[in-house]
Amino acid sequence: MLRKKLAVLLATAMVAAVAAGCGGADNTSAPAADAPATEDAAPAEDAAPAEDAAADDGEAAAPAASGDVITVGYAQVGHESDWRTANTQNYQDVFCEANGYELSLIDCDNDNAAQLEAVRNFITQQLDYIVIAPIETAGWDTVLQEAQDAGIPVIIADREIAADASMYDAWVGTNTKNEGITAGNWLAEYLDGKEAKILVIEGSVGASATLGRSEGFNEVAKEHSEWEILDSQSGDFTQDGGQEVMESFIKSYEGQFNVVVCHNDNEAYGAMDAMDAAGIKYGVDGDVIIISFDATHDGLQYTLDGKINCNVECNPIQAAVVAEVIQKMQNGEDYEATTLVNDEAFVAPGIESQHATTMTEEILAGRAY
Ligand code: GYE
Repeated sequence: MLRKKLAVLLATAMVAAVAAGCGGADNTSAPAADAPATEDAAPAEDAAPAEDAAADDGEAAAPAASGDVITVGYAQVGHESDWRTANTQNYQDVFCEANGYELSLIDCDNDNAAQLEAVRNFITQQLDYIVIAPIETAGWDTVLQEAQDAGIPVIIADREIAADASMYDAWVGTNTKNEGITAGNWLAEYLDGKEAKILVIEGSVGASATLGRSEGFNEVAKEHSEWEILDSQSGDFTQDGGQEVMESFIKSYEGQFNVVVCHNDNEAYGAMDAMDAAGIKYGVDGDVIIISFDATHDGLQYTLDGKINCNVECNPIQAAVVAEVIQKMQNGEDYEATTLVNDEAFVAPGIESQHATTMTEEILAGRAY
């Protein structure tokens, strides 16, 4: 099979306008326009999003050239967040019958063993392609070898794994380390030398999204002697988790912190509930700065309302890119080994930033998920 090392950089906002088959009004959408690519790009974890990333409209790829149905297994992380729900919906929209696919989507409920079992079942069923959104980075070598032995191409999506790139065929996702750096750079700009006492509500332990956001943010934090990270605990990417961690942070650090970094929007909702209950004022008019990640619709509503100061986007609309890779594999064409879906960041009205876009009603109205 031909293989080309390319990194395709996709503009985020456009990707949101996905219009795929399955029950949708428009099943005849043209294949996505070719996005400019960078030859010999670095692996995903090192790749920085381009300043002027190219557009991809996120429309579904054309049905299989042969007319045969392509069977795809998607071992999905779970249903822990709004981001995840949007990602699942996006796969169901794109990998539908009208587009020439039969999708087996397994919700692995954040359980590693269940996810390995799901992939093994896909292998036993001899599906044409396997897509994995890995819960954790570790533990993939054996099952990837089994897929390789069975001759089934594997695409790693959304998060990253620790295995050697030769163990899978392609990767599609976002640069979460870069998201962490953006959050840090924005905070530095906003505080302009003022002291920061920071609490971090991390995502799920062992997930590359957690590791990447922490690594990126910590890299910036290290450059600021006036910042101190007081504590960092996992909220498991859920609202309940975010609330629980924030409640315990409030017990331990009440009156001592002025920044809360939440690794996703759902955790931020939980953290805000906990602070509301404790009478702590946050957001642009409050005493505590809130940084969140994902920039889902509701997260951006809170950003527009000035409750979340800065929300760093992570785009869940990735299925059309995966479909494009599969179509190229199917046709024996060169395909992108690494595809980076680009992100931007948003800040509350009244904040001007060189790292983020100031929120407006129009931006919110254009956010479907
Ligand atoms: O940020 C979080 C989700 O892997 C990037 O997983 C994804 C993360 C996302 O549960 O909301």
